[in-house]
Amino acid sequence: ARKIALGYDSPFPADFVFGVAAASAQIEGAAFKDGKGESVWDRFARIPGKVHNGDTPDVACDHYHRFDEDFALMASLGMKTYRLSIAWPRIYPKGDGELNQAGLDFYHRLFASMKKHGITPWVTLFHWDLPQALEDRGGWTSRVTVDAFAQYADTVVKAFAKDVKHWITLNEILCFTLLGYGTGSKAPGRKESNKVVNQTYHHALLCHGHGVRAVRKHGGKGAQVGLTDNCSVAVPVTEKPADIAAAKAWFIDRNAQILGAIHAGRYTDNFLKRVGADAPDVQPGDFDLISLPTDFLGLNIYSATYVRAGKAGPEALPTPVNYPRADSTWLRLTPQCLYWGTRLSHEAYGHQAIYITENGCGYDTEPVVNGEVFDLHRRDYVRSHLREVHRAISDGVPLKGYFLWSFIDNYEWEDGYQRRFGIVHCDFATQTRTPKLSARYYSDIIKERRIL
Ligand code: PNW
Repeated sequence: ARKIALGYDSPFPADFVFGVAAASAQIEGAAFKDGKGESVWDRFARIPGKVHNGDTPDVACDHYHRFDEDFALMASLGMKTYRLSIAWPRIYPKGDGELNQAGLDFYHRLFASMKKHGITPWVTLFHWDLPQALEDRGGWTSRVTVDAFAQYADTVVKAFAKDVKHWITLNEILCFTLLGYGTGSKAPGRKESNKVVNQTYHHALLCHGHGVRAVRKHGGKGAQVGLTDNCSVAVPVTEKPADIAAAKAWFIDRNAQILGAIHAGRYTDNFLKRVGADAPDVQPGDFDLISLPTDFLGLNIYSATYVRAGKAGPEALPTPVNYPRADSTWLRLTPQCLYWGTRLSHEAYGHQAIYITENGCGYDTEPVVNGEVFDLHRRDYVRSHLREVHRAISDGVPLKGYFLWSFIDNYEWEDGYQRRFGIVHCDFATQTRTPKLSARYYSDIIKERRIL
């Protein structure tokens, strides 16, 4: 990679994007308002024992009614780029069929408010809130969902082409498929065979392709589109060539079913060997759609696994129980994840533009000093991770932007409202918003465009 040698304290490139991120089901609330259909999360949250404290997305941050005040706050903190998602069941309450004009109207109002406050939207078409009516017809196990998504994507891109130039097709395929249909920890909470789970990946990949096609057809001039993937990241235990090569081999193997397949334009031999008889059913033409060229790769990276060269190939080290982490057990504090995640992706798949579309940390209790949430832990997390972004850019990785998850404390899926990822505190009882220390800190970084 081409070195551009940023000095340790030098600013980020002038076109580097600093953003914040959120998702419809996690912040909007108004779960049944103005014709919105039920989503799989509306249903799942009501199954006893599935979500912490039985929390539902019914109200969340009430962003549906408060977006203007939220964008005013965002703008006052100097935040100019915001990644959000559109709730599919607001647009098509049953997944396909009848269109809900009130749903489109809501996002028209929302984009108008963003424009007024000088904030650029990056829009994810699907961030996990599948219409329950589609789940009732098989959900991600069925090609019915693929056809419905194609229609939904066409409608949404057409409707908002004037307002939106940056589109993300799907958020984290492995989370809503493997965790939704394999382990059952996320909606719809099913525990299916490996064969069925592999088929859900394939259907999601097809939807990604339909999303790309919709943006090419209806997105208008300058529209860009990409996937957001939660790739598994390997960090080499040392930066000796042998460990780096081991990390890269592990990375390629671990990401075969999504990034590897898109890149190769087919399921790779290694992947097919691994899954054997459980390989997904593929129809002629599927991979023409799946491997349509995109404009960027979005990566959600929070953590990583340490890998080194072992005697019999790459060796992933078990994470010690007392290794530092945030309150989510999977969120071990490994800042180099951003350097190695973007560098290895670039080396493996060659994207010319990579964005970190999520990075952040969640805690259940945060210290309050004189009324301010004094989240030094989050400030440290952001700082240490941005250092690795800076290093990646310096080493020639085409890393073009960073979105912090999340703007405001929100509905953290099965962890409910207890797990807070926001840089703005939300008092869910009163819906009061209060910037935390980390919001002030990130705001200063955005203003000065360098690590402070
Ligand atoms: C992402 N893991 O989820 C999602 O895109 C967000 O909606 C979510 O709020 C955020 O990260 C924080 O959890 C993930 O198990 C869920 O490694 C689980 C994992 C990673 C990301």
